[in-house]
Amino acid sequence: MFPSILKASLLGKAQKKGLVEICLHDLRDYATDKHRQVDDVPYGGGAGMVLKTEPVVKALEDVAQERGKIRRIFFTPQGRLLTATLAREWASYDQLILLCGRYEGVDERVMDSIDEEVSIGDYILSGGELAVMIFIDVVSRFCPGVVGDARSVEEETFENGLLKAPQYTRPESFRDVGVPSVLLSGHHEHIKKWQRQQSLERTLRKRPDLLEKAELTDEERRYIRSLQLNQ
Ligand code: 6GU
Repeated sequence: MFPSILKASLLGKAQKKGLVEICLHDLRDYATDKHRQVDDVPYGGGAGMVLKTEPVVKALEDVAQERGKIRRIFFTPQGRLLTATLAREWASYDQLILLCGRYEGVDERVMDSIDEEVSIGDYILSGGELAVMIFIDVVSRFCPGVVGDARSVEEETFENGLLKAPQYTRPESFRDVGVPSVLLSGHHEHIKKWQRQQSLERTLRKRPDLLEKAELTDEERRYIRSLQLNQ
């Protein structure tokens, strides 16, 4: 599942430039039986299979031996929710081990070898792989040099706790719908102010929950209140 995603676009370039290195390890390589089995039936009964302790712990130890001390993250719907703030923090680590959950669960004793559990949202994926790929994409964007223009990261939605202002490119008019004139004015201060107001307005309309945590000036709070009154 991984190569096509990892080769594509920004991540592909980041790896070519040596800014990010991603190594894949197959748990089956650490199985001890001839069928290279990594899962087994659950003690106590129940649906599905459980990922076995031995191959997982061996894999974690093997990678750690090769790489030195390394933070181990397990991907599970029970983990801490992935956010931009946490992604920035994880990007500051030199190395991470990302362990995909699979099947109906993982033997609980694996958790003794895990530093942190991460989830990407309140829904169930059929496997941790997609979550890990999303994690790699999100976290890589915070690694220096991966996003060519650092402003793209700084100005992005969620960076200041608000949604991003609407954006436009040519043509100036599409089926009689124009571009807001302030964006054509060349007046940077006016543009900045307009974008900030648009951010506030959009966030209020689409994600009001974000406003509770956003860092706002008194003037911005007054602006939001005036929007609420006009609703
Ligand atoms: Cl990390 N794994 C699975 N299987 N489902 C999820 C998830 C992870 N995050 C949200 N749903």
